[in-house]
Amino acid sequence: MTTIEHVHAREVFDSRGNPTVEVQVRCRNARVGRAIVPSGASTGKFEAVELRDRDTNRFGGKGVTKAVNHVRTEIAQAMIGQDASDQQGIDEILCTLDGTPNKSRLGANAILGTSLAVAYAAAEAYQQSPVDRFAAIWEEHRRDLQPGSERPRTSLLGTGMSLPLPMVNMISGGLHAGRNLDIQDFLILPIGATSYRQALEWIITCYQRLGQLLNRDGYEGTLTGDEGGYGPRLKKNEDTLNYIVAAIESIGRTPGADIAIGLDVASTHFYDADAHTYRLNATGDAALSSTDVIDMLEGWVSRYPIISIEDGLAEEDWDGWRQLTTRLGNRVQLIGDDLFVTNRERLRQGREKQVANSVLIKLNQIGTLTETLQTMKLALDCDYWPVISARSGETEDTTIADLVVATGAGQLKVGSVSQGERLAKYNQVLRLEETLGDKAVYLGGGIFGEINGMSSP
Ligand code: 2PG
Ligand code: MG
Repeated sequence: MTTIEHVHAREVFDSRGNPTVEVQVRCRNARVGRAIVPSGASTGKFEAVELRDRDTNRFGGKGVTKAVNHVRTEIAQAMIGQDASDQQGIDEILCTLDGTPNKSRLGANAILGTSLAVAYAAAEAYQQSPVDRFAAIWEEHRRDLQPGSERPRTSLLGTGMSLPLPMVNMISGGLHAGRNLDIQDFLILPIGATSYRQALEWIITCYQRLGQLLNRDGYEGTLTGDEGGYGPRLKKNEDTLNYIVAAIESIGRTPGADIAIGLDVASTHFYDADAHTYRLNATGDAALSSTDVIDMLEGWVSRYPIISIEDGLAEEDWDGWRQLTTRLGNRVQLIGDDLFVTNRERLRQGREKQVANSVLIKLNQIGTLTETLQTMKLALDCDYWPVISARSGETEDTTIADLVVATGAGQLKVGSVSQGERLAKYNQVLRLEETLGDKAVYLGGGIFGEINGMSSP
């Protein structure tokens, strides 16, 4: 019943208008399962390789016809006749067929598209919803998960379905908005909300008010970056934080208790690896050391209700990360994105070196569903918060919404609340909130129980 009969792929387009890979897989006597692969702009050096055509006559070299053809030929041949219900077996075949450590031969886009489309095809064959299918697949990974008592930070996570705390972009800078601000994402986390719907309502109200405040003061409260966050020409990073605090207050919420702030510093993109220094627009010509950047972040954490910092330091600055974790790790969620690239080996290293306390989970950084879930399992075993994340180039594909609920990972980062490819995910979680009822509780800000001083802005 779950034997794969047909595999097909096509080139479609993402939210930046760039080509990307869509794969569809069909089992015998069932409807097709389909998935579309997202794409990053601020990609980490250690990510699995997204195969692009490099034919500059087409989409500036960004076409994906090679990856699409790999799915239509080699991959299809290897998949037909396999059992779609054996996700781990399927993903192993894909990795072996590729044969490289970073999926550079067939392309992580070709491989991930297939891996996910197989999961959807199995769901169709079983007449299961995607969330139930992902929960069944996660079940195989979480079986021998460390008990909650062994992992005090994440004891609530990973053991059953739950609705996520959204982490939502308000203002964009860095590579996502023309670099007018150094920091890539200024986000909010509605930690005081008591339901997912309420969390989303607070976020949308805050986002709209923030736009009004920016417009009132002559800044661009309508221009947006790649993920729908505003891209105003503010002069300083702190100006952004002040506007966000003002927006939270002006919708009648308490900064820190109701709504906290998160940053994705994405600092790899202003790091000079040869000189081991950081160069920010905000500090002019000065070359900052890791300690200088940590001082700056610590200053912000003490002045603003910041609860989460992603990529505070660069992907190769392990010593700096160690220092950052020692200084802020018990006050703030420290997420490794470019640092870990959803890769188990990188996360293992991080754990050994005692850096970060959270890992961003992006399917296309590693390239199969199975490896993604293995990294999530390792994160929970190490007591690191997993944060499931979209990419800056997204589509209508809602995989991450179903996945975050199915795995009970606790947090979802999708970008802002103003573009269809983002709302597709937020709205899918709203549907799940309604249809799953008591089967999926909302943990909200409760997942940060271990962070000291969370509610003291
Ligand atoms: C990130 C993501 C999403 P990109 O850095 O976390 O915000 O961006 O997809 O460009 O890597
Ligand atoms: Mg990031």
